[in-house]
Amino acid sequence: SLIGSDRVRAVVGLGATGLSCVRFLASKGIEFYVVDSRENPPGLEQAKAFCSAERIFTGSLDVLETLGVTELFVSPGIALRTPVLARLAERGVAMRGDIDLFCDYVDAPFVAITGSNAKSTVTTLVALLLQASGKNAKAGGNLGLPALDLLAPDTDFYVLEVSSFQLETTHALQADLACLLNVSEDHMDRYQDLYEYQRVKQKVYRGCKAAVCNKQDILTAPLLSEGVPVRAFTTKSPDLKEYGMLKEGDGAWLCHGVKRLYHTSQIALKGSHNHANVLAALAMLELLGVEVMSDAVGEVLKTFGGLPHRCETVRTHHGVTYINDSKGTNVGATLAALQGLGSVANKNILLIAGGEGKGADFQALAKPVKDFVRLVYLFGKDADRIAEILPSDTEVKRFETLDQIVLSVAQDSREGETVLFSPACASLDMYKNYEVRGEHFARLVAGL
Ligand code: UMA
Ligand code: ADP
Repeated sequence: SLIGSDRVRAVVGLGATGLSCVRFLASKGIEFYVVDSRENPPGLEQAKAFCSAERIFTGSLDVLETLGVTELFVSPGIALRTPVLARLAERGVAMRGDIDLFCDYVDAPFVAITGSNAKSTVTTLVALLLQASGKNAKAGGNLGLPALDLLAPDTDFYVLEVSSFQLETTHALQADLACLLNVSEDHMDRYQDLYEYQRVKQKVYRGCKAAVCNKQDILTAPLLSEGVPVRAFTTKSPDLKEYGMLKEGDGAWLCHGVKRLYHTSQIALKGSHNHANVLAALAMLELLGVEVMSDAVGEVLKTFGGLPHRCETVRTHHGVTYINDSKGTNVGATLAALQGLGSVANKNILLIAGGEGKGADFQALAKPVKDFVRLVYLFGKDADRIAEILPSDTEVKRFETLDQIVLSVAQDSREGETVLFSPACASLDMYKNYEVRGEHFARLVAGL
């Protein structure tokens, strides 16, 4: 076995990740403890089918200090700074994660995609493009289905979305293809500063065999040994090997060097940020040895309009377009939405924002709000922190609930305008998750 028998292992956390580790280790006949700080973690009952109840401890992580553990599989939701984990790490206990375990056992090429934003969109798109091109491709990881649950015979490619939390506990990723899409502030409640966060994101490139990076975001630039192929993407005109865009008419051509691939009018995903996402996906196809220009690829680009809650048009009502971008949970995402959808010619956006800011600096929103936004509606825990950075001449309305906001928006908006619900914050102060928040918005808009 790849994992020596002298080790004493524990799975830390019993959410989706923890359960996947439990199932996987049990299937390999490897023994382990399970520990969760919660009294009644979500995966508790299911775990009991794979592990005897005496080996499961809930209510605190402190028991880990008494079990003689040498190796932990830590769930992404638990910070490695948690005191008991920090003490164990200090004593040499290995802090691993589900992706590390996946890497030990995977026997087909896999792609690892990370970034502050667009991970889910690009991961889904790459998998769809591979599938349309006749490959057996499976997508998962932070996207939802834990990586270990994907492992199956006859798979051509695994396409993994990996979060910074997962990368923290991944030591030798060695992806066949690694991509860092962008780096902007997020999760500042778990990292000291942007540089610590960037260093973690850069781990995606560790030992990779090929890489894709964002030419317009220097923080994504990989340091790799000579001979590792790298492709960069940009929404500007590309250099020879790069993926980029050349303006033509109302739209632009997505190009590989001078070669024209697809015109934006043939692409369902809208907004320049989404065109960057398509370019990244095409660059990945090339490096995986799959034809970039084909009917199959063209068909996917023509039909894949994006995932729910990501700049999703939910209704046009009295000539006003309502967009649900509830997955805009950080400043970078809201920035992209404003830049991607705004028009400099007329300030036609009504922006709804606010929620749990995770310690972010909202300053970067000041300029796009000034350029594109006529009215700002704020709610949630960090509404005041957003209000502070807005230009003084911005018209701002404060409300307690989204219900009140949507009613007000319906009265204030004019024909031809866009109502953009892109909170720039997590939802956890008021909702279970971003999906529930987005569904609430869509329901309110449908009720107008
Ligand atoms: N928790 C405890 N005590 C514990 C263990 C967990 O309180 O002992 C809490 C955590 O603080 C957290 C919650 O339980 O609030 C869930 O944590 P978890 O690590 O058990 O989460 P999983 O259910 O395993 O889901 C994780 C990812 N969640 C996180 O990283 C927080 C899921 O991404 C991912 O889909 C899943 O693994 C499968 O890989 C979600 C996410 O929000 C969508 N990710 C963040 C993001 O995208 O920004 C990184
Ligand atoms: P992630 O999985 O990284 O959270 P998603 O695809 O779910 O990424 O999108 C998250 C948010 O980022 C959405 O609000 C989406 O509109 C926005 N977004 C999409 N593409 C980009 C991009 N290229 N740059 C910045 N934000 C983006």
